[in-house]
Amino acid sequence: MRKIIHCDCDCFYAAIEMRDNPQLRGKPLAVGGPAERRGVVATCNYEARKFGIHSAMAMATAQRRCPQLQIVSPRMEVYRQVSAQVQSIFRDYTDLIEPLSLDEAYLDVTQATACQGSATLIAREIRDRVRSELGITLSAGIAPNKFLAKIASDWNKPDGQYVIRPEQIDDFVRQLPVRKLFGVGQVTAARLATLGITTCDELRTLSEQVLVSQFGSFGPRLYQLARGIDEREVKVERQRKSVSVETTYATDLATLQDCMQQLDALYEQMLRRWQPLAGRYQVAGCLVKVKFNNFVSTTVELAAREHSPSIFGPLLQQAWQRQRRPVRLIGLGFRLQPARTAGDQLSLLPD
Ligand code: DCP
Ligand code: MG
Repeated sequence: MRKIIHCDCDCFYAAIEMRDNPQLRGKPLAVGGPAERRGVVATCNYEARKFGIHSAMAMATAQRRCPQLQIVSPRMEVYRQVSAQVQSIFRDYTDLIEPLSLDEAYLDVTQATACQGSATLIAREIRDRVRSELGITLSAGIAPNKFLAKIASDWNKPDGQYVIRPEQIDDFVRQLPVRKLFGVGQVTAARLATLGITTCDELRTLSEQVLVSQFGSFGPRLYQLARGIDEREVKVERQRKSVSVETTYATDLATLQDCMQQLDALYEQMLRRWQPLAGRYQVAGCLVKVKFNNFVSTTVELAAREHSPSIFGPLLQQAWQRQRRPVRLIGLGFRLQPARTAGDQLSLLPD
């Protein structure tokens, strides 16, 4: 029997904004683009959710529902950094981590030795550390597979955890609406409803054969999920080949000199993006991309183990020489390869 933890930070972007600015706490807050520029809500805190505000809602609608709503713009670089910090806490317990987004991941702790191998205690310790070290809260679900762990992490959200033990699976799954099953969207749910089925208990009355005839290759999966079975492995993050940043300028950069002046700012941005990856990767090359005002793009690359702003200067010059005309966009990038540190999971994979 495996032990899977699904971790999901609570109102992630909003939690970070409240952490960094105490004045935002305790009152409805949305993170997103301003209403007057037709912005949408990326997320909102739990106070705002009481007004029916949610992710992807137009900011104008959100403000109508809650006139006292505080609104802040997203700071993606900060969220990325916190995400890397959360993941580095995870790595103290297992290497088998599958990130689903910046704030969400599956952990396989079947072989973990921390906390006497108790997944429940590991989840509690991760949550305590995320709170004390990073100043935000995280909810966790603990179960024998991914499907159940993910549902469980929602059960006591925010700032809670929920365990589904093997012997509880049957009772737990029976009462679930089919809509909660992984892969069941509106269409499948509606088709099941026409067959008189809204809960997993009801779904279990259909044979696998009937499910295949109704839902094709998804049939066997439905049959299994209705019984709490999910054999999917926790997949370790796929290897990254590069990391890059680019900026399209409001007005074209007329000369090579103008282009060179942008390098420091781009390099700074690049370092911020590189930083959370630096533990797992090493730089294998540097590249510069230039898009000219005639929309021709060109890229120059140099193998390099080290990086500094001075490497990018000559590359930018070389790229610019190819058209010698005003520039719309400049991008910088690192070619990456897995870090060669002992015990590093990724370094064991073939290149
Ligand atoms: N996000 C976004 N646009 C969306 C959904 C999410 O930009 N339509 C961003 C903002 C969230 C983050 O991704 O903070 C994580 O997404 P979640 O779905 O996990 O939502 P939250 O963490 O904000 O809230 P919850 O407490 O429900 O997990
Ligand atoms: Mg979340």
